[in-house]
Amino acid sequence: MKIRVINPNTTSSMTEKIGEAAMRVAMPSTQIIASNPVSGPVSIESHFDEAISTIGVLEEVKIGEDEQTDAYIIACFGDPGLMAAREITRAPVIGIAEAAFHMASLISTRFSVVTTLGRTGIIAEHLLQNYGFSHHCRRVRAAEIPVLDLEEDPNLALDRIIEECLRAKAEDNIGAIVLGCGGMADLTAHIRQEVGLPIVEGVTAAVKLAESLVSLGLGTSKYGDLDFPRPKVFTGQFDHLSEYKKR
Ligand code: 5HY
Repeated sequence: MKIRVINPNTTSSMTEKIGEAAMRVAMPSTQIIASNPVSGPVSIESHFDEAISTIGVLEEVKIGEDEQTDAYIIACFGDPGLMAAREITRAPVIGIAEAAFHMASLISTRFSVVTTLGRTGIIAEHLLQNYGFSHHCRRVRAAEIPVLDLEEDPNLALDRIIEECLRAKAEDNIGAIVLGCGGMADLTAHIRQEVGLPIVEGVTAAVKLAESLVSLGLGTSKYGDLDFPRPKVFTGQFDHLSEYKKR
């Protein structure tokens, strides 16, 4: 099977890291294509960044549809464009936040999230509510590091994340921790070793969920609200969206 792992920000080094993390856990028969939009924010740290990144996510799904892609992963912890992406494909589309919450809920009754900047915590809180996991999550914490510090100052970033994970372990009465950024995909083993709690990371969780859905012959339902959008004209810079292929 072929899984397209989409990094919604445009930092190619993070895309590469995300792709490598996905390949490490994928089945030998699974082909991982890691990609990011050409246009968009270099990192996603606000509602504005996320809104702009959504167009790039949908463009990447459209590219994937021409390449017989079996599943898509949106590798940003805000799951930007998730429902819109599901509308334009029959394949499964999984957000890394949604995947991580599901996995964490299977191994613990309570977990906390450790993300990058505190200001994006509300996005994770909204997702927890929308996906029905609010009662599982004790707290959404932040290491207070800019997303690109994961690339530019990885050692300091790792120290800050571990410190916050240790605070969560000491204070939150939890059984697991969810890493709240696609850019943390390569840190799981190190954090697990330092913190001593099960660490759930969204990219790798999403890969295994995607493989399971495809193996079961399950994809995005076209009955109801996730059916293909009604064809219409898109004007201006989006006129190329007027044509999309239904599969
Ligand atoms: C992410 N931003 O996973 C989010 C992390 C965040 O560029 N990739 C980003 O803090 O929401």
